Amino acid sequence: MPDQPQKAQPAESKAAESKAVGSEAESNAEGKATESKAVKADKADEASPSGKKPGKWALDVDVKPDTGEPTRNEGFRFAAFGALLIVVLFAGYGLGRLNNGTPAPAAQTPSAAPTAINENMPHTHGATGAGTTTTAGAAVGGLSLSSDGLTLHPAATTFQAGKPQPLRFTVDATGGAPVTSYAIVHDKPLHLIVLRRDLTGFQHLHPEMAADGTWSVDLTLPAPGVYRMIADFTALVGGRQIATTLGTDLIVAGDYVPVPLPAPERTTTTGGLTVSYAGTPGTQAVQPLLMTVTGGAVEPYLGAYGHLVVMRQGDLAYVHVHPEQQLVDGKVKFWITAPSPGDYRMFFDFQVAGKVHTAAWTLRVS
Ligand SMILES: [Cu+2]
Repeated sequence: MPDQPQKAQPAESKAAESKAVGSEAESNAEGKATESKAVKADKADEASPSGKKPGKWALDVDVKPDTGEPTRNEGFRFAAFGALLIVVLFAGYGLGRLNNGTPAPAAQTPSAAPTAINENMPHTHGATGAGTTTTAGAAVGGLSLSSDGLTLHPAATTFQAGKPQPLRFTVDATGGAPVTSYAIVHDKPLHLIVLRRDLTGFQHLHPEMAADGTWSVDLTLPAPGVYRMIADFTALVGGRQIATTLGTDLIVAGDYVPVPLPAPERTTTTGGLTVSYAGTPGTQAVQPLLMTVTGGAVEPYLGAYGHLVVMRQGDLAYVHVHPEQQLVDGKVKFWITAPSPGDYRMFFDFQVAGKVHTAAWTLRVS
C-alpha cells in the first residue's frame, strides 16, 4: 500500500491530470509457492487515494506472438467462444489459460482436449465464466462473487482507513466446502488485486492459504470508499482445473472523495523509472502493446517480464494479460483486445533491480 504517488508525465501533451500512479509495491518474489501456499508479493500502486477510478477487468488475451495478428480480438472474448474454438486457438498459440474458466480445456467442452497451460506464452486471464456468452462482448472477469461453481466467501469486508487488517476469504465449491487445491500460475496459487472504485489504490497481493482453504493477507485500504478485491486463480476441483476470477467489494467507511480518472497519457513514472507504452488497443482485433522502461533493466517477475492488469471504469471488469516470453527490442510486449469502448486503467507490474514497480495509465478505447 504504500505508494509513492508519482505523477505521470505527460508524454505527450496531454495535459491531463496526471495521475499518480505509483506505487510500487513491495513484492516478494518469494518463492514459488507450491501448491497451496501462497506467497505474497505485493505491490501497491497507485496509491493515490486521490485519483483513480475504479474499473477493471481481468482478461487475458493471448495472442500470437509472432504474427502480428491477434489471435483474436477476442482476447477478451475468449471465454465466450465455444470450447472448440478456444481449444483451437490456444492450441495453436500455445496459450495458456483462458480467462475464464478453466485453463485450456475449455471449461465447457469436455470433449475438447485439455490443453496444457503454458504460462510462458502471452495470454490473458480473467474472464469469469467460461461460460460467458458467446456473443461479441468481451468476457471480462472479476464482476461476480461466483462462477463455475465456485463462490468467493470473504470473512469480513469492512476495513478502517489506513489501518492494516487481515483480509481472509475462502473459495467455496459447490456444497460449501472451501477449495484447498490450486494450480500454481505465474508462481502463485492465487493472485489478488485490490483497488478502489475510482481506480485508485491498486494493489497486487499474494495471500497465503491455510490447510483449511482460508486465504489471508494483511491489507491496508488507505482511504474511505468502496474497494474491489479480485481473486484470480485456478482451482483444482474434482479433477478439473477451473481458472476463474471472482470479486467482491470491501468497504471503508468515511468521507469518500473520488479521484477523477487521470487523462490518457502514454508515459508515466514510478520509482524513479519512466515507463511508456506504444500501441492502441481496440475492440476489433488483438493489438500489440509495447512497454518501455527507461532507467533500469526489466527482470522476470512471477514468471514473466511483466503482468498487465486492465480495469474498466464503471464496473471494474478485470483483464489480466501476460506478455511474450522474451523482450522485444528491450520492450515488454503484450497483445490485447478491449472488451468494449470506454475508459480503462492499465496497471503494469514489472521488476527492476529486484524491486517490483507498477506503472499505470488511463486508456481510452474508442
Ligand atoms: Cu500475482
